Amino acid sequence: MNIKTNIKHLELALPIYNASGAWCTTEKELHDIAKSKSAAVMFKSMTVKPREGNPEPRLRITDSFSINSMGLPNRGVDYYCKIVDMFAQYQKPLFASIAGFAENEFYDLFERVNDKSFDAIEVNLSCPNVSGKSVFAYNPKISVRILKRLRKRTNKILGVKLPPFNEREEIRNMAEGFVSIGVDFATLINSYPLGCAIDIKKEIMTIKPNMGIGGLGGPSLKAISLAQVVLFHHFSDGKLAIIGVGGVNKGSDIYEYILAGASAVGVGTALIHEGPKIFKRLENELVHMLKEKRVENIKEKIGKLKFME
Ligand code: RRO
Repeated sequence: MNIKTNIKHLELALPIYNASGAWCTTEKELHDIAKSKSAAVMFKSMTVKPREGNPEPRLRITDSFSINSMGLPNRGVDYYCKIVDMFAQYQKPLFASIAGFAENEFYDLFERVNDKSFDAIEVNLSCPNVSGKSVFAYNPKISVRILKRLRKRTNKILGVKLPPFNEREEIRNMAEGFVSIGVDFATLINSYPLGCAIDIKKEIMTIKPNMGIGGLGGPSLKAISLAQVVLFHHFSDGKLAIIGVGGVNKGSDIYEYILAGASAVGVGTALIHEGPKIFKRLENELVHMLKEKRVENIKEKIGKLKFME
C-alpha cells in the first residue's frame, strides 16, 4: 500500500504532519516532531521580534473543542533561521510559517526564511489572537497581493493559511486568485476566530486574554473545515494542494479530509493533547482503514467525495 502524498513537487512519506502552533515553538519541540512519524516539521508562526504571547491561562482543551489565545508566542525569525539547519539530518520537509503585523513585515520575514534551508513557506494570514489587529485573509485584495509578491521571489513551495469563510463566493475569489498567481498550497483552516468556553461552576471564562475569547479548534471545527476543503478543491479545480486542519484525531478523520480534496492533514489540538506519539497511532489507523476499504494508493482518493444527485 502506498500512503505517500505530494504538495506539488514536495513528497511526503505520509499525509500527516503537525499544524503550525502545535508542538513546534522551541528547538526541543521541533526535534520531538522531527523524530516522530510526522511527515514534515512545521514551525510555529514566526514574527520579526521574539514574543512572549498573551497572559496565561491562554489555552483550554475539552473533549469537543479547544480555545486558544496564545498571542503568537515565538522566539522570533532570527532564532528559527539559526536553528533550521540542525533539522536537515531528519530528511523531512521543513516548513516555515510567517506572521506579520503589517503587510511589509510579511516581505521582511519572507526574505529571511527564503534564504534558509526551509523547503516550504506557509504565510499565516489568519492569526485570530492579536488584539486590535484584523485577520489579513478577510481582505482578499491584500491577501492576493502579498502572495503575488512572494511568489515572484521564490521557487520554494509556497502556501497560505486561511481562516474559515462564510460565503461560497469569498472562497471562489480566494481560490481563483491564489491559483492564478501560482500559490502551491492552502492550509484550511486556522482556528475559528471567535470562540469561548465558560467554567459554569465558577461562572468565569476559562482563558484570560481578550475577554476569554479566542480561536476555536479541535473536533468541533471539523465540520466547518471539511466544507472549506470541499469548496476550495472545487473552485481551484484541484490546482491548489490543500492541507486539511481541524479536528484530526483518528484515521477516519484523515480519510474524510482526503475525500474532501486534501492532499494531507495537519494535526493541532490532538497533538497538543496527546504529544508526538499521536503520529504513529494516526498512521496505523489510516493504514488499517485503507486496508479495509481496499485502497492501494491514497492519492487515488484525493477529492473523490461523491455528491448526491
Ligand atoms: O499564536 C496564536 O495565538 C495563534 C496563531 Br499565530 C494562529 O495562527 N492560530 C491560532 O489559533 N493561534
